[in-house]
Amino acid sequence: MTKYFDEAKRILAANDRGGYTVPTDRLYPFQWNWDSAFVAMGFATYDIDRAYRELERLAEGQWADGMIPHIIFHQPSDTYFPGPGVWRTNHTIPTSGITQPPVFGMALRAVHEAAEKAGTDNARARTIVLFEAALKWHRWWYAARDPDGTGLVALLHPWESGSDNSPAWDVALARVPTTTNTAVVRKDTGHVNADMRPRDEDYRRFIHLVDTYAACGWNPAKQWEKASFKVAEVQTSAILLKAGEDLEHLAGQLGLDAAAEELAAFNYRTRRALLAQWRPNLSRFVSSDLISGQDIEAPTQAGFLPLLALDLDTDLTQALAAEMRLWSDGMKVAFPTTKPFVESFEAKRYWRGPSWAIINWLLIDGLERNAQAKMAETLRSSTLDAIETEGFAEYFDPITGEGCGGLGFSWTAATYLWLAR
Ligand code: 9WN
Repeated sequence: MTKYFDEAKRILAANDRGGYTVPTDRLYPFQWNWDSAFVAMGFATYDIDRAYRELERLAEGQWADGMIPHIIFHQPSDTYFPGPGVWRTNHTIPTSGITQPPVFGMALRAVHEAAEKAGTDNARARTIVLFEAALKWHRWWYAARDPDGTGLVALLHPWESGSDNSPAWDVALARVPTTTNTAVVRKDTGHVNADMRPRDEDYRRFIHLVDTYAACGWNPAKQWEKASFKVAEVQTSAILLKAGEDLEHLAGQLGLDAAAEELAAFNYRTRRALLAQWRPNLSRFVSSDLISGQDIEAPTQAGFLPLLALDLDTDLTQALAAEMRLWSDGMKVAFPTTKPFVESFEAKRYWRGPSWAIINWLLIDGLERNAQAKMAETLRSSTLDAIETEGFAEYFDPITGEGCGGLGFSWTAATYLWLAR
């Protein structure tokens, strides 16, 4: 055990670029939003100052309108595409122009609680500054990504989901043109096998969307109007709700009553909206394609993520857990991000099947919340075994267990530190 803890800490130290952690060297040479939130929770298990620092450096990239971008380009690097020149966001600290799942609020509560427990100096003051940043970001989500007040937040780019090439986007993304005036010069396939990555055609559509939003001057209302990809998404909404609950709890602890009330209203709206996305015939929750008005029925891990943020009734939980068991049966490493052996399933291609430690972490929390302790424990030990056998890989082939993608990966190290603690 100690050996793996040491190795996880060594990886986080090696990926430190000055108070923030890159996901892995070369393939991802900047600060990524949800990666850093998981990393902060990993740090909270042994270095509270560094945990706060990770979130503080992320908040440095926050926009005036409240968005915390998905990439903060603190220092230049030419090993990643698309860099700041493609995003054209004109910020003092260069950033991308889209966001990523708001794990930040969950991380802030974890870091704050670790600091309280350790009696850390200055914890309250550091937490309050980050709390204000998180609250502004949650307000941004509801204003910019749910302007109609439905309670579910929408993604305008697959990268905002963190599950970039998930089969969940296949139908919606097919409507996005492949044309772009930007030279698409991929760097990722120079670092890892192209068969493990999104396809060229996906990249052309990803960049088409970047071009469209850059032409809107990154104004959220204009982007909403021009978007050819608009998905009200259950994984992101569940993370927003869980983070919202954690922030509401923190606000209570910190005596910030008005903020607690504001967050409670956001959370209430999202809780109701998420529950309405349950589909008994599929035993999963579904996202909605806001352009076609259709449910997105592609079988992906996102359909189970609402477990994280909802207290479900027993019948529903049992149906959902049974479906999860069906997907995990016979897998060496659960939990597959696409239902095994459906047509879109690919065991090694990124978000089209592989198992990811951070997704497992969220599912484990959700299973525990919903009284599925045994299943949570099975998933926890399967995740730790995979890491101990294959190393701190970006993700794992669920069938063979092979570690894939980038190696020495920060969020896999953070997951180990958190789940094995
Ligand atoms: C685009 C850093 C990020 C993760 C995402 C993962 C991948 C980027 C890419 O890497 O996305 O944001 O270039 O492929 O899909 O979840 O945050 O680890």
